[in-house]
Amino acid sequence: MKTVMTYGTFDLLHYGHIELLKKAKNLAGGGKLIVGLSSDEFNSGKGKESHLTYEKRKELLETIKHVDLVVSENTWEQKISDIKKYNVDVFLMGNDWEGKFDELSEFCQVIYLPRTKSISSTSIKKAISLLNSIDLT
Ligand code: C2G
Repeated sequence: MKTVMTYGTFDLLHYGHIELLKKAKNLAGGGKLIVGLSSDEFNSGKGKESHLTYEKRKELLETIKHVDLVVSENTWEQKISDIKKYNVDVFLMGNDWEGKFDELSEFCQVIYLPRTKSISSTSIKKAISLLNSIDLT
């Protein structure tokens, strides 16, 4: 039984996110999956503007059976204190972050999983704005 922790914006939750969360939960082997969900303020610091508010993204993420706890991600630096606070055994991200968090291997196992191809919140957002720009009446 392991505690696994991952972080992200999880905007417009899609099957790519859910695939990652399912694999993360499997890695916990019956243990817990904790998600550090980027706050709207932290996201603007990342140069990201999410379509859904933090509250809405949190509400949707909490409906996913793989997710046991959602906590707010407010800074880049909070990961080490989160790992200690929640006794995290495995820190996990998609491989678009490959190598970016290797320093955390001092505190727990660090795993990067292959991203799910051909789906992203960005592409969904583009599709939404495209549809909104077309007069469908
Ligand atoms: N992801 C994936 N497949 C996709 C899209 C996303 O596996 N098609 C994974 C990403 O690799 C990431 C997680 O889903 O591990 C969440 O992705 P984002 O919401 O885009 O996360 P990001 O905004 O990059 O935030 O401190 C780390 C940051 O909070 C990461």
